[in-house]
Amino acid sequence: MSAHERSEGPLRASSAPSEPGPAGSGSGLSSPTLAPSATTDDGEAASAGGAILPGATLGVLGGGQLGRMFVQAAQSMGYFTVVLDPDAASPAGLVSHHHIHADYLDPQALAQLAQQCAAITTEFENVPAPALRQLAARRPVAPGAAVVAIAQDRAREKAHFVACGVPCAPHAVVETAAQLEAVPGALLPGILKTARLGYDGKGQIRVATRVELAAAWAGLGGVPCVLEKMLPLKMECSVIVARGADGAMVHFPVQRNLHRDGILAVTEVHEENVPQALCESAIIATKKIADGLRYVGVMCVEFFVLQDDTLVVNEMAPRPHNSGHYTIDACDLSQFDLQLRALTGLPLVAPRQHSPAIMLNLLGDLWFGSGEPVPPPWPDVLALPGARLHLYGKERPRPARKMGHLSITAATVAQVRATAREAARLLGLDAF
Ligand code: AIR
Repeated sequence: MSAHERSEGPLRASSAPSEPGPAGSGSGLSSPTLAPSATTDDGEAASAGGAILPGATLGVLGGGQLGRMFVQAAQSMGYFTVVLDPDAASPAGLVSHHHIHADYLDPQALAQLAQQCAAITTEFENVPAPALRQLAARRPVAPGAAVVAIAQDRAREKAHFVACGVPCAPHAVVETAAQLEAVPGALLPGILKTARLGYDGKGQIRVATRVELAAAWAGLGGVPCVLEKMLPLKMECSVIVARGADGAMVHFPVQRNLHRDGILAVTEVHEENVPQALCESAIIATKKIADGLRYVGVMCVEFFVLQDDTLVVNEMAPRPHNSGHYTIDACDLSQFDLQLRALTGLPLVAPRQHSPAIMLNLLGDLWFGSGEPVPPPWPDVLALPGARLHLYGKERPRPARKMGHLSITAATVAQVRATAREAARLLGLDAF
C-alpha cells in the first residue's frame, strides 16, 4: 500500500488514544501541549482528496539541519511539526512545535510520534530502519523503511545501481578476512568505506596497497566495508528528484559539487556548470534509480564525471541533500517544499530555478582561527548583495561539522561567481 493510500487517517481529538505519552512517563517531551489542530482539524484535512492538508501535524525522525529546513518549510505552509531526536538541542527540535527527546528506537517515543502525526518523514539515513517500520504500522511514512535500509548499506545500494543498469565504480564487498584476501589488485588504489553509518566522509580511508588495505579494515574495526576503485575524476555532480506515491516525478537542475576532505564544500548551479549531454544522462539515471525503488519522497543521487566524460553513479541519499540547499533561495520550490508535497500527497510541480546559484558550506573550522571559537565575520559577508546566511543553531562548532551554509544568487553567472569568490575570501575559505 502506498504512503497516500493508507486507510488509517490522522487521529482526531475524539479518537486519540488516551495512553499517557512519554512526557508523562519521563522520556523527555520538551513541549507537552499539542498544537490545537493536531487533534482537531487534520482528520478532515487529510480526507480532502487523499492529501494531508495544512493544519495537520507532521513528524520527522532525526533532528539535524535537514530536519530543521523541512520543519521550516512545513511551518511556512501552516503544518504543525514534531521531531524525534535524542539530542535535547537538535537543530530541528529547536524550531519544531514539539520535540520528543528520546532515542530513535524508544518504543514509547515512537508510539507518541505516531499518535501525534498524520505522516512521518526522516532526514538522516543513520536513523534505524526498524524505527521507520514501527511507525509505518500506524502512519504513512516516506521514504519507507525498506528503501532507507538499502540506502544505509553501500553493498545493497551498489547492487541496486547494477540492477538498474546504471554504471557505478568497480568495487568489492569486504565482510570477511577471506574477502579481503580475494580483493582484485585492479581495485587499488581505492577507498575503503564502511558499508553502514558513514556520512560526510566519515568511515572512509584511502588505500594504495594491500598492506594499507588490511590496516584500514582493521582500523575500521573489521566491520563490513566496500572497497571502491579510485577513479580519475573530472568533476562531481548530483541530481535531486521528488517522487510521489503515484509515481509522478520532478527534478531539480544538475548540481556541480566540489568536495574537500570528503565533505561537500561548494555547489554551483547554472547553465555553465555541467555539459548538457551529461545532465540528461544523470537525470535519466536518477529517475531509474528512484523508480526502481518505487521511492516516495526526495532523493539525491551523486555522480562522478570521469576524465573521459563518462558518468558513474557514486551514492544515493534517501532524503534532501546538502547539494540542494541552494533551492531555498534560487528556486520557486525548494527541495524541502517537495519533500513536504511528496509526504502529504500534494501536487509535485516541476521546480523552476530563477537565479544562478552558488552554495558555500560553513563548517565548524571557520570558528577556529586560534584558541577559543570566534564566529566568522558575518556583517562583512552579509554586505554582499545576493548572499543569504543559513545557520543551523548547532551549539558547538567542531572542525568538519556542518554549521550552516551561505547561498549566493545573482542575475548572471559572472556576478554569482564574483560574489561567491568574495564571500569565500572574506571567510578565509580556499578559492574554487
Ligand atoms: N546529514 C544527514 N546525512 C548527511 C548529513 N549531513 C545531516 C542530517 C543529520 C545531521 O547532518 O540533518 O541529522 C547530523 O549533523 P551533525 O553535525 O550532528 O553530525
